[in-house]
Amino acid sequence: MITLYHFWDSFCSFKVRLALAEKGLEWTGEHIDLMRFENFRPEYLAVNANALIPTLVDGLETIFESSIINEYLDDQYPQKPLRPTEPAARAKMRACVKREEEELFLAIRPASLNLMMKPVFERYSEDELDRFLALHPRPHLIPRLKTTFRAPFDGDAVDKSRKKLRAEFEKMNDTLSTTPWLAGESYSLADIAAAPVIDRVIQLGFQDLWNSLPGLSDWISRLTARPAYKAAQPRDEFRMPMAKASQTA
Ligand SMILES: N[C@@H](CCC(=O)N[C@@H](CS)C(=O)NCC(=O)O)C(=O)O
Repeated sequence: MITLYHFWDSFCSFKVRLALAEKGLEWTGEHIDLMRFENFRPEYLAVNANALIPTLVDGLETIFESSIINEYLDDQYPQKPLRPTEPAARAKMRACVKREEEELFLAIRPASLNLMMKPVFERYSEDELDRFLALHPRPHLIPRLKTTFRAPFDGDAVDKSRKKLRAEFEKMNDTLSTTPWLAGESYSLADIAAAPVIDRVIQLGFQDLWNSLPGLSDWISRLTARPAYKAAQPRDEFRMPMAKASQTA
């Protein structure tokens, strides 16, 4: 019995849902709405004291960290392997996943914060925001978080996000000009780790970032056409507001 604590519109949760869907595994979801800071609630802290999602509970095992969860799923449920078997290709896959965690996710974060998250937080009164944040397990972080959430829209940060994403996409395009998937000949956890960023870029309406990158564009068409991608994608009703606006634009 697999339970996933997740938020529909979170990258790391999408990564794990994608691995579960590719493997055809049944799971039950416990939805933790990050926009309402449900990750700070005591019930969730009892599951994951770090207050981060996703968390996977499989029988008696509780596993944190999306990339580690995905490797666990591939070890525990070997049907439809999601890692190359050849050691050099496997090392390449791990390097891709690491790069995605360290570069791609950080690159898109300021755009998400400014265009999607701040508009949600703006709707909360001071009292409401204070009440949400009061549950934070590391209270010394609350003042900095509040300043970040209440800061005005920062267009420069969004521009920097776009530039950094473009640089990462150019590197991915170089790889995808020589192999069909990021870690070589087969679809793997490397492609899964990058997929949520592609979804977010589309939701932000930034598809111009893959102009004149044919290898990347072709990979995106193949990636997003997979049934597992569609099954794991954030559900519309849980997408952050700008995402909804750009969908109807
Ligand atoms: N490296 C972790 C990152 C987990 C993480 O930062 N999750 C975000 C959502 S994608 C979260 O829970 N944010 C809530 C917060 O920072 O309060 C993983 O890949 O699982």
